[in-house]
Amino acid sequence: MNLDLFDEAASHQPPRTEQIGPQTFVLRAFALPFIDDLLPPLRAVLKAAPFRRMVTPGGQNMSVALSNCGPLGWTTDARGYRYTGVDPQTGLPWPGLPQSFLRLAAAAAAQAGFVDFRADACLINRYVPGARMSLHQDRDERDFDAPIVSVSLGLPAMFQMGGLQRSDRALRVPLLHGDVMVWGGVDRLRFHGVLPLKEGHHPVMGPQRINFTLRKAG
Ligand code: MD3
Ligand code: FE
Repeated sequence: MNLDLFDEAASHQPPRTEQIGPQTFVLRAFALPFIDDLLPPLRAVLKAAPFRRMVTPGGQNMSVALSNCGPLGWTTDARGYRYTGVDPQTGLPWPGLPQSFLRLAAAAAAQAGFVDFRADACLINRYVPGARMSLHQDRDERDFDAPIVSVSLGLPAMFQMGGLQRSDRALRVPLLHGDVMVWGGVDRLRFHGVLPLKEGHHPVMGPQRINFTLRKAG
């Protein structure tokens, strides 16, 4: 038996890990082996804390609807962006962070070279056709040493990764069902965004894209 037959090149598989920055990795289809353990807990979280559209401090209605699970959840309103321990819509703690999310996040972070990643927040974004996220930095977390792990489900999206200045030219990266991105270190504060979602129907997720990001916020 020649084990080389199972190398990526020998089996004509495209590389499954793409490095798009010094410390930014796209792990293609990485979530698919976990998917049966992800979707039922995701549904349970969304039943307890349904998607809602929030308002930015500048008074804009976000086109992306969001929810959270875990000890901390990200919110925005007229007073600003912040992490809170309770869902402002119910006054109750955010639903617990599913173990399967934590296992996937730790495995993906390790694959990208970040050891011992422990998330305490999970922001869940829902994009319907036309929804977008303009270029921004993620800087509401307490320390920027931990990476962020993002999991894409459903319809494809065009992700934009820029530099440390808003005006830096952005790289476009398609993100598909099951793709996982991990970024941290020198890439942690890069500007990034998502172009308007195209119409479509995904066989598993229907007419939407859901992205969830695992973070160490506190
Ligand atoms: C940042 N979400 O929730 S996550 C967000 O697809 C957010 O819903 C987007 O931005 C979404 O704050 C993108 C993926 C991501 C991937 C790589 C990055 C964000 C990144 C690299 C550097 C900085
Ligand atoms: Fe972001």
